[in-house]
Parts: sequence; C-alpha cells; structure tokens
Amino acid sequence: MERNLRKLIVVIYMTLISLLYIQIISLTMAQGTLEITLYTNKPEYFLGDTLNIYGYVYNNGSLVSDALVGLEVDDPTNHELILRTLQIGVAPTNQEIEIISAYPSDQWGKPKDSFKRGEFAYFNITVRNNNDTEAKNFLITLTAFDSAQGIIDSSWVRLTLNPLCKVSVIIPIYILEKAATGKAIVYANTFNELPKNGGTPLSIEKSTTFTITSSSSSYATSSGTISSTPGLYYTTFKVPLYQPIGTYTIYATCKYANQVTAAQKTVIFKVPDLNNDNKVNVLDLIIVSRDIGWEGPPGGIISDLNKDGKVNILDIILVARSLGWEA
Ligand SMILES: [Ca+2]
Ligand SMILES: [Ca+2]
Repeated sequence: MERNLRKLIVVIYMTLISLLYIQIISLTMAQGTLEITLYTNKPEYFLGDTLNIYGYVYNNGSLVSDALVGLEVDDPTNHELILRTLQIGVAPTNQEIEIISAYPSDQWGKPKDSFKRGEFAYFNITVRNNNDTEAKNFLITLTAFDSAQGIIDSSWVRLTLNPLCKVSVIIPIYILEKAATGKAIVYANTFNELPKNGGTPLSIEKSTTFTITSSSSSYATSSGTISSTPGLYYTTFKVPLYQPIGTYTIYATCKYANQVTAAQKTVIFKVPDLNNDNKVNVLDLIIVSRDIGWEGPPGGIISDLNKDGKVNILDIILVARSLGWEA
C-alpha cells in the first residue's frame, strides 16, 4: 500500500515536471530569440580615420525589418561620446516617448542657428509621453558632429514625464575650439537608460543642423539614419585629432517583441607617433621617409602605417595629417 502510494506520488511528480517543462518550452518558443551583431570596418584606427559601425538584428533567426537600435560609443575615460538611434526599415508605430521637435537655440530656447567655436550651442528639444497611464523616467540625449563628420560630443539629461504630458528642454553642447567650421548636425534621442547599462531607444531619432562659424545661416530638421536593408543598422563617423587616443567601447542594443538584446566591442584609436615621444612631428615624418620603397609583409615595419605591405606616400599622408598632435 505504502509502495503504491509512493509510486503514485512519483507519477504525479513526474507529470508535474513534464507539464512545467512543456510550459517552459512553449514560453521560449513564443518569445523567440532576439540577437544583435556588431562589427567595425577595422580593429584599429588613427585619429581622423573613418569608422564604420554596423550589424544585424535577428528575431528567431530571421532579419527584422522594423526595429530601433541604440548605439553608444564611449571614449577611453568612459565618457559617452556618441548616443544614437539607428533605424532598421519602417518605424515602429508605438513610440513610448516621441520627439516632437528639435532645433538649435539660445540658452532661453529662442531659435538660433549659428554658434562660434569655443562656446556652448543649445538645443530646444520637445518630447511627449504617449503612454496614457504611466509616468516615464527617461533620458534625452544629444550628439553633435562637425561638417567633417568628426564627433564633437554628446550630452544628456534625465527627466520624468507624466502620462500624455509634453515638455521642452534646453540642452547644451560645448563646441570645441578645434571643431570644423560649416554645417554641423545634432541628433536627438530618448532612451530608458544609457545603452551601456542595457538601455534601448524609446523614440525615432530626430536630427537638426546648425552652423559652426561667426556668420549666420539656417537650420533644417529631419530624421536620422534609416537602413532599408532588412536587419541592417549602420553609421559612419570620424574621431578627430582633438579626441583622446586609446580604447573606445561601442555598445549596441535593441528591444523587439518584448525582448532586449545587447552587444559590445572595443576599437583602438592611435596616432602615428613612431618614436614614442608623445608628439607627432617632423621626426616621425623622417622615420617614414627613410623607409620609402620598402615592400614586405603588411605592417612588417612600423613605417607601414596603413599595413598594405608597402611604405609610400599613403603612409606619409597619415603622419602629415597628425602633425602637431601632442599627448
Ligand atoms: Ca613622435
Ligand atoms: Ca603602407
């Protein structure tokens, strides 16, 4: 009797376990698997080089055609240099937070389209919480690039917005003395958290132009970077000579079908300081000139800066571009 009871208990237990197992399996299948990949065109760059970042988003092994990817690039001191939302295909319809408008302004929010180097540029960003029941705590971020596609900086503020409420915020960005003059661009975004902390975009990116100069001009507002290739997100920029050398960290995140996925990667930014004296000057130029005509395995000697197996004018140009750099 006792044995039969024990048997029964075992059978019930096993049944419960298998039921639970089936439940877990069906849950996993319903949720699917979200995956993001992250690539760069090279592992190492010289300051001033063009950096391409790209990757793909898959759900259940298929490329998605309607997603927002959060992208963050941090400099060697872990300061957020780039905060962007890259759009794959059609925009998701349910934007939790919506960027209504973004334009350059003075510190009081009045439209202003040109700023001098070495001063703050301000941007007037209006956002709305589209959720009709929940207050939202989120970040508004800005990232500015100069006319040479060089990254200037990013900045962000955190705020809480009640359901269906709208607010305008004025956010400054310091325009470095060495930023290129001409038509610059700033990208406005919202995130629930910084991508490096697992945050994902809450809205479609808005961009606005402004001018770095002393003369006036006009600005225009448009959307950010949209990829029409299924699953693909991408962006291109330069790290100018005035940014620090060292290891930069790239973070990419995506929220899709109620799942979140993240990837990260590091790249190195360096300068052609061949004699390691923390300066790029004529001494480095002399080292490369001395090796002109050399051919061998890619990067076989330090003068083959672009690692194409030859020392020629291209390597000279790399040094020439960085002349005057000091650590
Ligand atoms: Ca040097
Ligand atoms: Ca070379």
